[in-house]
Amino acid sequence: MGLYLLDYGAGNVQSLANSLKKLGHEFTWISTAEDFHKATSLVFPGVGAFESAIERLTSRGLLEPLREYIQSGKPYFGICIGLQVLFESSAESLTARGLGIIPCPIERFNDNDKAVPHIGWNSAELLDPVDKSTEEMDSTVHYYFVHSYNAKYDPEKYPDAAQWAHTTTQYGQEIFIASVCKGNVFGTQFHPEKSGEAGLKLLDSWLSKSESERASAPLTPRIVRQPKPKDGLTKRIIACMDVRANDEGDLVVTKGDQYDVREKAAPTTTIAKTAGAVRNLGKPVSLAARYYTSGADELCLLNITSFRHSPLQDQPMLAVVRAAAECVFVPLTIGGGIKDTVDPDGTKRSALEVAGTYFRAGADKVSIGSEAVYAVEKMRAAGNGKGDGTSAIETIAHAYGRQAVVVSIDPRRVYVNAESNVGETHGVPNADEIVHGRSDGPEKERGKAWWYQCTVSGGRESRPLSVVQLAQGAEKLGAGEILLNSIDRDGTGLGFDLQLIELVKSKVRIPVVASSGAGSKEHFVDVFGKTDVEAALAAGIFHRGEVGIGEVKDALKDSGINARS
Ligand code: 1PR
Repeated sequence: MGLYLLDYGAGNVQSLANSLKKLGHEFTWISTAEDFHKATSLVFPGVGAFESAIERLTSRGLLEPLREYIQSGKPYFGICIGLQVLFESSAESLTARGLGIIPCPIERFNDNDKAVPHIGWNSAELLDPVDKSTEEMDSTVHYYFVHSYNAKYDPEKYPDAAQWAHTTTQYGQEIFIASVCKGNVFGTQFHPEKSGEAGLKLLDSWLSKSESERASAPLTPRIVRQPKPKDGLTKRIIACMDVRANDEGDLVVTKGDQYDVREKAAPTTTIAKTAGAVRNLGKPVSLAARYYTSGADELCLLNITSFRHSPLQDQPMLAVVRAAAECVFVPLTIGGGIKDTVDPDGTKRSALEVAGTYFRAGADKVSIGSEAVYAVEKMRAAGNGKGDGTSAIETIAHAYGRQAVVVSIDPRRVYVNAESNVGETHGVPNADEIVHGRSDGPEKERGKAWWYQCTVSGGRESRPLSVVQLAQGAEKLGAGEILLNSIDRDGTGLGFDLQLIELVKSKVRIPVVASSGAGSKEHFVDVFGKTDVEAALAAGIFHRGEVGIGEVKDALKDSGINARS
C-alpha cells in the first residue's frame, strides 16, 4: 500500500491521521526526500502559515521532491496549505514562493465587510454538477474552513486557475476556490478531516478508489461558469468543557457559577455533604464524544487550573486531548497554560513548544488567557503599538497561522455608579466603553452603568486593562479569534451579555465567540439575532442535558439563522 502523508514538522497532522484510522485506511508518514519515491498516493495535510510551511519544506529538502511527485502524475490530495502550495505565491509572505502549478496568487480576504479569518462551516458549490468523474462532493452540506487567505475564483482575471476550480465558496462578497480537481491533483481549502461525517465521506471516497482512478480527473477544458450567489457560512455552536482535577485527583469536567466551581453549602443534607467539593459533570473524553455526535460545530477543552503547574508535565490533559481527537472530527480548541514554562527538571519550554505539543496531540487551535493580558500590557507599555515578536500570540501565529490562535478573555464588570465599587478600579479607559443596563435586561442591571475589566488566572486577579484594550491588542499581536467569556454571566443562565458582545464585536475585525450565561435555546437566537457574533459557546446547559445541541440548531433555523445540520 503506497499511501503516504506528508509531515513537514508543523501543524496538526494528527487530525488527518485520526480520520484515516477511523476510516480504516493504512498510511505511512513522509518526512524525508527519499520517502517520496515509495509513495504511490500522497496526502499533504498542510496546517499553518504559508511562509513557515514553505520555509520548513525547503529547509527539509522536501519542496522539490514534492513538485516532482505531483508532476509525475501520481495521485495527490492537498488540504489547506497543501492546496495553497500549488499556487504561485501568497499575500501572506513577501518572499516565499509556491510551486506555481496553478498560475494564480493566494490573496487575503477583505475584512471591510466581514471578520477575517474565515472560520466555520460553509458550503462548497460544484461548478460542474454533471461531471460524475470528479470527486464526490455535496453542495447541500457544510465543510469546515479556517483561513485568512484564499484563491479568488475569477475566470476573467485568472482563466487558467478557473480551469482547476472544482467547487467554490462565497464568504461575504468574495467567491473563492474551495477545491481543485484536475488530472492527478485534488485539493481542498477546507479541512475534510475536521468536517464531521461529510468530510470523512469525502476522504473515504478518494481513498477507496484505485490509484489510477484517483489520478484521472478530466484534463479537458471546463465550461467556466459563475456560481450562484450564496454565502453559506453558518453560525457555530461550541460546547465547552472546563477541565480540572477533583479532590480525588481525577480529571473531570467541572462547571462554575461566576468561575466558582465548588459546590455551595446548602441547607439540604445531600448537598451539604458535598459542599466545597469540585463539581463533577462527567469525564472529558466521553462528554466530547457525546457533543460530537450530537452536532457540536466545535469543541473547547480548557485546563482551568493550568496556572498552577507546567502543562507539558500535565500528561493527563495531553492524554485527554489525544483521546478526544481520536473520536471527534470537528475542530478542537485547547486552552489553559499556553505560556513559557519550566519543567521540574529545569528544562525551559516556550509557549510555542507547549502549543506544538497540543497540536501534535490533536488540537486544532490553542486558546491563550492570562498570557495574552500580559503581552498586551507589555505592548501598551512599550508605546509603539506593536509586539516585540516574543509573545505566545506572536510566536504561535507566526508558526501555525493566526487562525490557530484564540485569545480567551475573562472580563468582569466594574460598576461605575455603585458606591461600593468606586475607587476600586484603575480608572475607566474610555467613555465609549461604559455600558448602561438595558431596560429589557435583568432587573438588577437596570439603571446601572459599568465597564469591563480584564482578569488573569481564571478571574482571581484584576488587571489594569479593559476588555476593548485587550481584544484590540490581541488582534494586533496576531490572534485569529476572541473567546469572550463573562465572569458576571458565567453559569447564571441569564443569557449572554449582549452589551459586552456588541462592544467587543464593534472594535475588532477577527471573529468573536460569545460565551457565558446561556440558559435556554432562545438565548442563542438572541445572541445571533441581536449581535453579529460568529459563534456561541455554552457549557452548563449542555453538561446538565437541559438543552440539546440539536434543539439549539433547530431554534436557530426556525428563526432564519443559518446553522449546520
Ligand atoms: O490563563 O491561559 O491559563 O487559561 C485559562 C483558561 O481557563 C481561560 O480560558 C479561562 O477562561 C479558563 N478558566 C479559568 N478558570 C475558570 C473557572 O471557571 N474557574 N473557566 C475558567 C472559564 C468560562 C467558560 C465557560 C463559559 C460558559 N470558564 O469556559 O465554559 O462561561 O459557561 P455557561 O454556559 O455554563 O455559562 P490561561
